[in-house]
Amino acid sequence: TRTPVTVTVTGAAGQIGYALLFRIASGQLLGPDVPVRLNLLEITPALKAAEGTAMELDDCAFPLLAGIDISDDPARAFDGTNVALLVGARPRTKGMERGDLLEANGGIFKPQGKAINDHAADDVRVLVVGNPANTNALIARSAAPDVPAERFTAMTRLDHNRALSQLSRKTGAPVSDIRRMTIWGNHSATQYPDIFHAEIAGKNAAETVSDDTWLAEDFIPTVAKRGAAIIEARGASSAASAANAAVDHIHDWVRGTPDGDWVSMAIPSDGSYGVPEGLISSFPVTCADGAYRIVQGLEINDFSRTRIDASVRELAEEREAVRSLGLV
Ligand code: NAX
Repeated sequence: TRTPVTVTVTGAAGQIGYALLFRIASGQLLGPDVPVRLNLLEITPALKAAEGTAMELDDCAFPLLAGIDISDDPARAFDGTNVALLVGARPRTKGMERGDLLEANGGIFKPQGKAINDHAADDVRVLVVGNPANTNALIARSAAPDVPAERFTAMTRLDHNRALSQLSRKTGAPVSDIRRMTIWGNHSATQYPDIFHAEIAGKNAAETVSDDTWLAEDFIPTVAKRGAAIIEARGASSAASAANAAVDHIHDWVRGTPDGDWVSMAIPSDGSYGVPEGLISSFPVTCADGAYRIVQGLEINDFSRTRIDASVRELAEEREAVRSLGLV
């Protein structure tokens, strides 16, 4: 039998945590042949709720679940971790300025980055879900100088999946016929879902749709503001779909992307496509042998360039803001 893989989930007692843990323990994160050990990190007042979730995990009797540990100590929760899902974050509350938000999250992601640096396994892979995800990932990465920078990623897979679904709805083509969707930039309202390289049953998606008004006034804002629309409808933010996207992100990173397709991941830029080096920005990537690679050589038209630049500018501003707070 294989040695279990250790997966740490922060914010484990939250709503994404509740949707995520059962998917991981059932084998959907790493595959049906890989046993997992779950480490749940929560703040002290939420430990009891995390224990309740752990009781339910026990009650599923998942054959692949090798153990559960619950802690409010990052050093313990990240000890030997192979996959770290950083979900818990400080949400923006009424009247909170961006600087306050970044500072509050710095107080979470800096110590967690340090704990990953000091205690995680050598092969650790990190996905930041908690918002502002890209900049929280930047903060954690900066606190982990001994971990290769490319192991710190942030989640734009939910945006990617939302874009697939919207394009499917517009064209009537099943999602399974759509390939090569791309989200560029920040996981925020400035993100740019790009269909100019996407294909529907092998044909270029933008040409197939051929509707510039829909693209600019419907598709892009619908994808970018979907999170707000979910809150409006559900009275709570996306949870199961966010957990699903986190599973997709790690699954594909570890197990690889299908031939001829790619996915979107926010990763430290190597300067590709004019995105300043080091910013954690979303790119089209292929994954193989546990590593991702930015898809190169895509032609970026003026329409796309303007939108990518705007989102990247926002990321650069966030980096400046956390620099001035001494967080990176
Ligand atoms: P919840 O408020 O339900 O849960 C968050 C949990 O994190 C709470 O149980 C809290 O006690 C815990 N927590 C807070 N500080 C912590 C710390 N220092 N260490 C460990 N745990 C801590 O939020 P939920 O709906 O689960 O969302 C979690 C995060 O995901 C939020 O920041 C949210 O904005 C973000 N999202 C990101 C998405 C993305 O696509 N990147 C989409 C969904 C979601 O909005």
